Amino acid sequence: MPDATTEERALVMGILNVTPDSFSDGGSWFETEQAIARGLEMIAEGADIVDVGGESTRPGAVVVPVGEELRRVVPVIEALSPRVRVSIDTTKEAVAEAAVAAGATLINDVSASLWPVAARRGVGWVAMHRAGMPATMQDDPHYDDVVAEVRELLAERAARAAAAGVEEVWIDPGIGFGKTVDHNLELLAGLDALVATGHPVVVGTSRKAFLGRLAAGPDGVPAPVNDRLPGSLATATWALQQGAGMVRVHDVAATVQAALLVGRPSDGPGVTGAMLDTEVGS
Ligand code: HH2
Repeated sequence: MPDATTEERALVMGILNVTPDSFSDGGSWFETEQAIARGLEMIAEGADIVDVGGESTRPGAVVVPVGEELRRVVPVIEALSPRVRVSIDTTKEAVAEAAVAAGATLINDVSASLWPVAARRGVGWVAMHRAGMPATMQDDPHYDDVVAEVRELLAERAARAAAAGVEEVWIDPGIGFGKTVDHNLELLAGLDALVATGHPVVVGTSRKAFLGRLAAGPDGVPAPVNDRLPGSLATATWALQQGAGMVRVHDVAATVQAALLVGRPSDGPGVTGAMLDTEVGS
């Protein structure tokens, strides 16, 4: 009887921001040792990939010089990559190169422009859609048809990457990157259009601002970042149900548990004796 292994579920990418200013975990894992410890914890929680980033992409975030970004991410990648697959969350070619040399095998690229590095180094690539640059991207985003426009750009970049020889290309709608709350909801509702491109889809909703705004209290104040797990899990589960192959999350253990259940057949392979136990809470 197979047990609950990653073969039976979509992938969970754990977020590890080695930054002082990321919107959710900024400052928590800024020291190398803390970051490595958090990475090991995520591995224990079931993360399939640990996504290491050294520069926040939140609106208004400070641009980090290459040398400082390398100082933040390289030792963490070196420590974690023998134990788990590591992706590098960067938009800088030099950082992507150094991260791959340090052991990363996936370039998570919110600028959707670094496929030449992935081609050259023989690693995977995530192409994320964003409209505008972080400083201004939330000012007044506009699309005629957000799903069609995002799909078109991602399909075009993915085709270029494939033509350049990148064998593993993921596409990501870039929830919150130059999108209103409604745009984010439309993209989630229309995720099947991205899945239909045939490229594996990754989705990142974890703790994002739109979840806080949708869960605002009666006073209109958005739910704080650390109170967004229900919305994060609901949207991750939705994305997986629509066919996403991976979700990018802060709360790894909870998401792994959700991912194990999405699409699990009631009598198919992977149903263990414990799952058939009818005793409540056993
Ligand atoms: N979101 C963030 C950063 N990188 N990469 C992908 N592929 N998809 C995403 O949705 C995505 C991403 C923003 O979240 P976070 O890393 O938690 O915050 P910050 O950018 O402030 O470090």
